[in-house]
Amino acid sequence: MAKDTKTTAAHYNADDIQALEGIDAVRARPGMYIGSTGPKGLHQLIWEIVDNSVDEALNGYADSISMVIYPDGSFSVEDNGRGMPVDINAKHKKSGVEMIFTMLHAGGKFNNDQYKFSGGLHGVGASTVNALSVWLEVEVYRGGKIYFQRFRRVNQGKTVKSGIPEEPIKQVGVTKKRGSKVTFLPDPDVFETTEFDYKVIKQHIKELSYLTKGVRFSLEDRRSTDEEGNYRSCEYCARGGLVDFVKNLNENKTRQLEKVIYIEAEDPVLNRQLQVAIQYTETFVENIFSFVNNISTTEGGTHETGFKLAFTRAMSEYIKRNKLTKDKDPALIGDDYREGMTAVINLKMQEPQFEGQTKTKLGNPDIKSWVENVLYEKLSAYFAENKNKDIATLIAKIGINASKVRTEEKRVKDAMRSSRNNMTGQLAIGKLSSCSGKNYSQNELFIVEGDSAGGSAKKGRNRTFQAVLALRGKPLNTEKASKVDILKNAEINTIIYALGTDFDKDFNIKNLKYDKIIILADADHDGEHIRCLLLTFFYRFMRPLITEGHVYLGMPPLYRITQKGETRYAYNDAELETMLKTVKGSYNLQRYKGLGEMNYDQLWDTTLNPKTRCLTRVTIDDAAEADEMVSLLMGDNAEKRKEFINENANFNKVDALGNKIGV
Ligand code: 0R9
Repeated sequence: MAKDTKTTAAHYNADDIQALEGIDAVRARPGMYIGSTGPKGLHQLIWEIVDNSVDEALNGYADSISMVIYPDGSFSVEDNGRGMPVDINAKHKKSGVEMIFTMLHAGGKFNNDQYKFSGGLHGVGASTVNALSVWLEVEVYRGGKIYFQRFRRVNQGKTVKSGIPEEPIKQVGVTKKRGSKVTFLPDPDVFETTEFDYKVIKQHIKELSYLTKGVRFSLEDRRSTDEEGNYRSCEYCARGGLVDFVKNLNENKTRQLEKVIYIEAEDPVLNRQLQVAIQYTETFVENIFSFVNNISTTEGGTHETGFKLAFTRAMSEYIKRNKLTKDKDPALIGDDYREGMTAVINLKMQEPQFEGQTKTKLGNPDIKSWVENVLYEKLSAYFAENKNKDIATLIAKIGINASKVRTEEKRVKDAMRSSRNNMTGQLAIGKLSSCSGKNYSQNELFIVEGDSAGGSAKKGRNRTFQAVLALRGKPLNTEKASKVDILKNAEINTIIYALGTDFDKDFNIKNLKYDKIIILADADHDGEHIRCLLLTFFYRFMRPLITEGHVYLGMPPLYRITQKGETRYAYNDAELETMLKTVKGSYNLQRYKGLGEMNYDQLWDTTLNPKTRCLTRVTIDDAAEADEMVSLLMGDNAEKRKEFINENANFNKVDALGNKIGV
C-alpha cells in the first residue's frame, strides 16, 4: 500500500469512538443520508460499508475486499483488515462494533490525526446501513477469535425501530483469519426496490480498484447460476492504480504516445493526498475524470481548476525555456495543451464540500491553490527530466498546433455563427418548423430524419409547443471529425442554430429554446445509427443537455392492429404477442418499417401526444463508462467495435452511450 508510516493511524479502541446521535434520524429521513430511496440509494448502502474496508486498505492493513449477493436479497462485504474493535467502551458500556452500527457519526475520532478519508456520501456509514436494513450481521475475525453480533428491525407498538442489537457481541468460534464481515438485508419498506444490480456494482468496483492500487475487489452473485452451474462473478485488482485507469480509458482510442505521466503529492499536515495520471490520444477531445475520496466528481470543481492551472503554467514555462514558439505563432491558452488529453485526478482530503446540481462538484476554495502549487512543482520537475523530454516535446507540439487550429476555428466559427444568425429565413422554409409558443419550459424539439417522416411530424404535431427539425441525411460522426469539419457541417449547424445554445466551449444552457430535445428515428439499424451520431455530438459538445436531463428518445410503435374499427399499437414484439392473444376473430396487422409510413394523425396518437406517447430520457450513470462506450462505438478502433457488436448481438438493445437508460 502506498502509505507513509509517519501518518499511519494510531491504534484506538472503543473508548476513542465518539458518538453523536441515535440512528432513528436516518429512518425518518433516509434521503438525507443516502441521497435517495431509489436504486441509487439502495446501492449507496453497499458503498457505505465498502468505504470502511477501503479506509482499512488505505491505512495499509487490508488488501482484499470480497462481496456477495445472496438469493434472499442480502449482501455481504468482507475485508482482511485488523477487524473492528470489539472491546467495551467504558463510557457507553457498549462494544466498538455496537457503537459503529448504532450511533450516528460513530467512527474515527473526527480529529485529523486519523488517516481516514470518509468517502461515503454523508460520512455516516455503517449506522445508516443498519438503520435501513431488516437485519444486519457483523462478524469480526480478530486475535484468533470469531465474534458475532446481529441487529434487526423491531415493531414497538405502532412505531418501527431498526438496528436494535439482539444480544451483545460474543465470541462464537476460533479462526486463523483476520478481518471484518458485514451482511445486511435492505428494508423493502424504505426502498422503492431492493434488488441489487450486478452490473452497477461491477462497474463501480472496477473504478474503485483503479483508485485503490493493489487491492483485490471481488463480487459473486449467488442469485442464479449459468448452464455449467457457476455463479456470475468478477474480480478487479489494478497493480498500476491510476496509470491502469488511464490506459483502460484510452484502450479504444489511438494513443499519441504510450507513456503515462504519473504524479503523486502529499501533505501529511493537512492530511491530503493527490494522484494524477495523464495520457495523450489522437482525438481532439479533452477528457478529465476526477474523484474526491473515491466519489466521482462529474461536475469538476476546485481540484480540477487547480490541475488545469498547474498544467498550463508548467507547460508554458517549458515552451518558453526551450524557445519552442516563433514570434509569429499565436499565444497559447490552457485549452491548447489539453487537446487529446485523458487525465484522472484522485484527491483524498478531509471534509470535502460537494456542490452543484448533482452534488458532484468540489467546492473547498483552498484546494484550488493547494493542487495548483503542489502539482506545478512536481510537473515542472517531471518535464525538466531528460528521460521525459519526448512527452514534454509532444505536449508542446500539441499545444502549438492546437493554438493555430483554434485561430482557424475561430475564423470559421465566426463565419458559421454569422451565417447561423442569418439562417432564420432559409431554415424556416427548409428544415426547422418552429413552434409558436414562447414558453421554453414547455417547448419540445423533435429531431427527425428524412423528409417523409419530417412531413408527417410537421403535420401531426401541436404547433404551439412542438417544433420539428427534419434532417436531410446522417449527421457527421463528431467522434472522428476535426473541429473545423464539425463547424462546417450543415446538419450540425442546423442543430446548433435550432437549440440556440452554441456548442463546445461556448455552449450555454441558459439559451436553450426547448425543454425537451426528442430524437425520433426508425427502430432499425439506420435509425440506431442516427441516434448514436446525435447522442455522440450531444455527449461531446453539449454534455449538460444530457446531464441536465433534456435529451429523450422518441419511441414509435412497430405494429398497428385494427379490428372492427378499433386500433391498437404495439411498441415491441413482446407487446404484440400479448395483444394478439387477446384478439378474437379476424384482424388487420400492419408493421411499420419506418416513421415515414405513418400518417400524421397516427404519429400524433402514438409518438407525439404527451398524454399517450412513450419517451426514454437519456442519462449518464457513469461518466468513465459512457466515455469508453462512445469511443468504442464511434471511434477509430474498428476491430474492437466489431468484437463488441458481435458480443452484444441484439443491436437494438445497445443504447448509444452504453449506459443504462432510465425513463
Ligand atoms: C466489512 C466492512 N468492513 C468494515 O466496516 C470495517 C471497519 C473497520 C475498522 C477497523 C478495521 N477494519 C474494519 N473493517 C479498524 C480497527 C482499528 C482501528 N481503526 C479501524 C483497530 O483495531 O485499532 N473500523 C472502522 C471504524 C472503526 N473501526 C472504529 F471506529 F470502530 F474504530
